[in-house]
Amino acid sequence: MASTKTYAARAEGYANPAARSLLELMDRKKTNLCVSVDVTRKSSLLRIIDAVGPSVCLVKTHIDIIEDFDEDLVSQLQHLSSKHDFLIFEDRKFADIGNTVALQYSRGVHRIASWSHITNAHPVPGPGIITGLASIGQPLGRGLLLLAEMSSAGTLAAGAYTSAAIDMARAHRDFVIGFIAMKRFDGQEDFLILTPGVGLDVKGDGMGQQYRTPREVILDRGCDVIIVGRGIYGKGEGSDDDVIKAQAERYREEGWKAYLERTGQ
Ligand code: 5IU
Repeated sequence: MASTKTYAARAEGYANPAARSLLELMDRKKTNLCVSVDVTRKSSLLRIIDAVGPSVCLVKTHIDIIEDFDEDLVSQLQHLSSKHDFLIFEDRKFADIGNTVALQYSRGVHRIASWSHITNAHPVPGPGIITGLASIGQPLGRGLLLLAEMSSAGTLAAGAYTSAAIDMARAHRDFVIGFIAMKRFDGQEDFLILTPGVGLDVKGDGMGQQYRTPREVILDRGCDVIIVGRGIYGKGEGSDDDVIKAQAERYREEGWKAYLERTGQ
């Protein structure tokens, strides 16, 4: 059972370098926290990432909302990734045919594949989306997550759609390392489950987001990584650094405690 095995023990079962690195660093750094930073300025993005860096295994970006994106942002992001020992997850949610997503992943101004260790895709186009992204990402050692479920109210990613997403992942285990999902699914294979919609203080955001606690997500539902955004960085371009640091540690501790309990440590 993947849910009761330690992250370190599971790392050995992955051939994909991004999955393996992520599980190893979660174990080394004692964190299953991914901070999602949805701000619109380069300086805010880098400031928040530097503040949460010591507490996280993964930083999730939406690079297309940055108004002053430039090449230097990528260099600084990579510098912070080495400085604090975390991986980068561009939450791009690709959703087109294979040929198009290969171009979106590798080209344009953002050149996502060149710096993002992990990205994600909607299974809606069918397996060609995996083939297209793998043609770019696999030679670079990148990993892909499929959106099997979403945290938002009324999501269509449920039932037969979710089952079909799992089947698509099973057929491409060398590149698909797991899912964005709300729970662990039964099955023989070990997949990583990364879960957004995590908050300790509020239940929603008035725009469909639904929050559960780190304990519900990691212990009760068997997920691996909690993805937390506004619960940590606050509103707009972000709270003060000391507040952000304290919130990141608060979520890291909650997530890690739930993992220790789940794995009987
Ligand atoms: N996100 C979700 N739900 C999903 C998926 C992605 O919230 O099902 I797929 C993203 C959106 C945002 C972050 O970037 O995760 C959550 O941010 P907050 O913790 O601020 O709600």
